Amino acid sequence: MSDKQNEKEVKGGLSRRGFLGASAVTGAAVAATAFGGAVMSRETWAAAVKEAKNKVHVAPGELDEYYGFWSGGHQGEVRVLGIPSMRELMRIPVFNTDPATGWGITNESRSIMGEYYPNGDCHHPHISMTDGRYDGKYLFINDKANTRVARIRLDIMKTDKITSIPNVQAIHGLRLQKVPHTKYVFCNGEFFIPHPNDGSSFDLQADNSFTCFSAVDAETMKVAWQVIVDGNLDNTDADYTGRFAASTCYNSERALDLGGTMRNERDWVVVFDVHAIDKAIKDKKYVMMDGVPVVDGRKAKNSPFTRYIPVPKNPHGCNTSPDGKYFIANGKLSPTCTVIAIDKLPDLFAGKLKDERDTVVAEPELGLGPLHTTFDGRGNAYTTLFIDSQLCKWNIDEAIRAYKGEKVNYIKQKLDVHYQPGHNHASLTESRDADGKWVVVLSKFSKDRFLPVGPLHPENDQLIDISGDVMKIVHDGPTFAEPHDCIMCRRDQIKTKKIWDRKDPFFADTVARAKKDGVNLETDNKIIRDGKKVRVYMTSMAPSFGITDFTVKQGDEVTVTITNIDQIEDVSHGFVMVNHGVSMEISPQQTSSVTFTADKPGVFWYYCSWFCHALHMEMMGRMMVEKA
Ligand code: K7E
Ligand code: CUA
Ligand code: CA
Repeated sequence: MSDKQNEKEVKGGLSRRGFLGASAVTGAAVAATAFGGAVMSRETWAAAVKEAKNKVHVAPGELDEYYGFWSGGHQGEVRVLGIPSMRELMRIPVFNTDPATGWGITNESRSIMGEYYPNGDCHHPHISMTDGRYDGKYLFINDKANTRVARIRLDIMKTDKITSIPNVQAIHGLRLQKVPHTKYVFCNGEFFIPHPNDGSSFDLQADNSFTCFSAVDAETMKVAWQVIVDGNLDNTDADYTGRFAASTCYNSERALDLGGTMRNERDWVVVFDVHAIDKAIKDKKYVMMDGVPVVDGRKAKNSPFTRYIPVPKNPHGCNTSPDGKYFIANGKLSPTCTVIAIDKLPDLFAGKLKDERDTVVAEPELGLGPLHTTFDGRGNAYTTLFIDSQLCKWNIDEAIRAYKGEKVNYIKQKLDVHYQPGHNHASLTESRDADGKWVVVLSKFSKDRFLPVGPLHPENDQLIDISGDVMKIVHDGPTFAEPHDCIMCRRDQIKTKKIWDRKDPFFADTVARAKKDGVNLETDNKIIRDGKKVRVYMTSMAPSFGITDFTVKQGDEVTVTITNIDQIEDVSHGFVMVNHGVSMEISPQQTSSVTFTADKPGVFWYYCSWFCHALHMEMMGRMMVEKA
């Protein structure tokens, strides 16, 4: 955005291109009031913008301060960005197929992926924690499309486990236990289904129709337990004591149609008592469903595991403040956020409160379509307003005072964003270290911000400097299909390997197979025939493969296993078998393998697909397939 545009916006002008002009006026009016009616001078504003721009500029060769992990939406991947430059550093394939690395093609990736789907739908990336701080070990992400949860090892930035969640459909909200460490990955099943869902009943109002809240063990990636709930589950977050998690529900109506989901003035936040659930599991007070211990947390059953706190209306985001004091539910169809005091929850579960609403300490009115809230660690919250296309900065303590009846304006600023923001995310905001430097706003619409690229527009992720009193947009970043959410951590919180460790579990199965074949992967170039199965083992070192030709029979199942014995950082090789849909990455000290059928007679060239050497083009070989 130009400085001029930025400046006009803070002055309340109608500067935005496209529609939504009317709500911009309302928003700007509120912003002006929040500044006590005073508007910054043109010079002050220009100086502030210039300062922010200098800060955001990461010169060629300089490194970013933060890692950002972006959900790749229905592209099914995770993207790694540098912040504040917003440069894309890497893509990590998760639920998708990726020809560059061979994800979805190699034996190593296919064994992690399990049951194969060609797609995924990622929303919520979260970094594992120890004592409420990012520990840089894992990143977890959901797949709404095929009801799965994946784990990425951050030392190698590869997916290493994928778990299908039984008894539910569509994992949406996903968050991690923060304290004492990430033992559980909490996963919301969004849609309720009949149990068993085997075609014997389609009655979704029946008692045996429900969805569940799931806890996945972060180390084993097995489902530890599930809790049956009323309504449905949208987003979730955990507290800083380790005892509670909370999820929003937008369909308390149990409706099957749009109108029906909007009937109730209030839906709810379901609070889960993780300790009570753990105890029931330990005491064997559960039923087994599809191999998972399940407890009943429905309202009518007066469950010791859950409480249902009424909040207005079709709430969406659920966010824990980094001081550990509040769960905040974002109203979506209500212009409010609901602030729930976590220190009142033990009394709620102990039956000492008259009403679930007694846990609510504020319900600030922010604007139209509040979706998600993020925090600066200085007591301020930042809520995206989808319909208003704004980011609203407000003060939590002041909102609490206003709720008690005091006359205080808790809204600090409304900033126009472009356009229709969903998630927002401040640096380190999900941890005790929330540092209030940057907010990223992930806008769903880009409209006219970029060169037109046809009917499908990119999304627009905007970087906002929140280090001062005034929020400033410093960067637009077009993104593809569709990051719902992202997470940022300091660069010192991630420690990556520069080359592979030969003992890495990622390819341990392949190493074990080679051992059975009597092959030393680091030195041997060998072809093993086993009936119609042919196993080709070779090394690679720039610029050549250890085997430059081999012969098989038409119809043979061929497994090519390659070990890159280069020790030099960044010298990755690839292996592509022409006209066979075979492609994979072999990075320094890595072993990769791929299995395919040699179903066409003739000569087929294979080549290295990652540019590794001046003689990279010459890094090739041939497979001869004899007619059957
Ligand atoms: Cu899109 Cu977190 Cu799935 Cu909100 S969610 S925007
Ligand atoms: Cu090896 Cu290119
Ligand atoms: Ca509703």
